[in-house]
Amino acid sequence: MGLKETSKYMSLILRHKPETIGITLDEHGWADVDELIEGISRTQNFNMDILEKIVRTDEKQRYSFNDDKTKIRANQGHSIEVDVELEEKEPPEILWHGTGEKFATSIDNIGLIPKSRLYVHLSKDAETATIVGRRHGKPVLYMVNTREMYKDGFKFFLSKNGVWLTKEVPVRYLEKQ
Ligand code: HQG
Repeated sequence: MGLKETSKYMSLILRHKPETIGITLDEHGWADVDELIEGISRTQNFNMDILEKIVRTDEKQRYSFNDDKTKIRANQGHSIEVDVELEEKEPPEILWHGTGEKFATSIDNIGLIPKSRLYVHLSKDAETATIVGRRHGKPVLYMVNTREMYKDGFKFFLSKNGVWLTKEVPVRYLEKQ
């Protein structure tokens, strides 16, 4: 398996299903590095060097080590209830959400909801949002009026790897492009 495939497998383990390799995450989303290495290396060539390389080179900077590199976690994107100590922050005036055409009718009716993840993911520019949207088919873009949301008391978080997160986006703050 290449580094990219291994990184995807790590996403599955560290965001959604640690039980796949028989490990657990703590309440802050940390996995034990030795356990992760042991679990993954049961099915593929994997060691600390490869893990460090993935953390360093992952194109979306999805993972962080703790200070002494005994623990590792995903920076965002979880479906399991963990608290990765996200930074609460005032968002820029607008943010973007990219999705697939097939979801647009439902989004226009009830707004953006996190579905299987803990948060709705927002992008800082239209280009990034288009790439995210393409993962779901023909991309559709929404501009999100984050300034109004923030004024109205909605909370925003910025993950370590630069993804903006919020719990939901009601229809009135969305503008389909
Ligand atoms: C859609 C990737 C119907 C939503 C990206 C999205 C991101 C609705 C899909 C991260 C809806 C969920 C997350 C509603 C929202 N009705 N559909 N009311 N509200 N949706 O994959 O945002 O490569 O869970 O629009 O870069 O696509 O994994 O979320 O299309 O940061 O690291 O439900 O995943 O990063 O899909 O992507 P996802 P997402 P990674």
